[in-house]
Amino acid sequence: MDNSWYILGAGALGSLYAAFLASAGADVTIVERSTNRQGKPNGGRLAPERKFSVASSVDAINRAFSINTSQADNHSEIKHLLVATKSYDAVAAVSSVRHRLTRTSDVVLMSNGSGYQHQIAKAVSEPRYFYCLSTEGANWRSANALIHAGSGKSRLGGVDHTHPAEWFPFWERAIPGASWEDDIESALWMKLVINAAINPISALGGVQNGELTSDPALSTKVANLCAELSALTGASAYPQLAGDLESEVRKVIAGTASNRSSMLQDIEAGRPTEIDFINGYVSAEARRLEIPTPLNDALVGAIVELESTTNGKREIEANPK
Ligand code: KPL
Repeated sequence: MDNSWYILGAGALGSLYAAFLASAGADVTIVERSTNRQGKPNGGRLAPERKFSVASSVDAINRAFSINTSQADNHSEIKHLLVATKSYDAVAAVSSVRHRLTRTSDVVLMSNGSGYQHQIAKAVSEPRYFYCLSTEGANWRSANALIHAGSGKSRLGGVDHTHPAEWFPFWERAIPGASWEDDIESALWMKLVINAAINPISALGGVQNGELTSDPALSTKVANLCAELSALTGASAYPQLAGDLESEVRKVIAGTASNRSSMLQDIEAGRPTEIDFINGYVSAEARRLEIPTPLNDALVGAIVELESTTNGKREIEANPK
């Protein structure tokens, strides 16, 4: 079986998965794009390899890596692609390798949030699509030193097909905590609302996830937001998830207590956040289902406002769903 994996979006999480897959014997390549998300040249020459070290409690990846790179506009076929870009960049990223994808290619989407998946499938319809919902924690200590901050789970599933992919047994060996979900769409909704409850409140407060429980005022905010998200979930295609929503959110807060959420990290780094694909998507669903979500909607506005003070300008469009 072909065991090559291409990675689009080699940030902290993409590089962690590159390390897992390479350690287990896959032929891993990081895809480099010649233009950035505004279509401007990235500049510089492509290095033939990306070198980085990983500090992890998982022995297999606690070492140095040298991963091959490939320009997106190269022509060799891509059989397996893992997309770990920011959600607002995912459509452009997959489109940049469209000419390398065929009907026998498998694409695993791992970016946060919802809405972008359907945009990709519309823009690039050839491959089969899968989701990987990851709760792994990773961040860069320096440009080439990756810290595997928290061992999490990787829940995988197929879009419109329930059987495990042929490559899944390899992932199961390569990635601790990888599991197959027959109903990945409901798991994706749960992950969406968990991110909607945690990310903007932690980013606005500038706090680690754990403070969303230990600080009484923040904890009340989380509870009120969970009540809204739970009412929306009750009216969604996944009403069975509504009852457990707050306890699931609290479990994730406890399990990631010392994490800084990805939204907080984006704000701190002056990057655009994924608010449009998380709480923005929730607001769009709430409008469609006619469920009021004033707290969620206010958080979207507050994060957009905060981005404009940290970013200078907002470069992404409102959720186009
Ligand atoms: O996925 C996350 C994120 O930060 O985006 C959580 C689960 C909230 C962990 O920080």
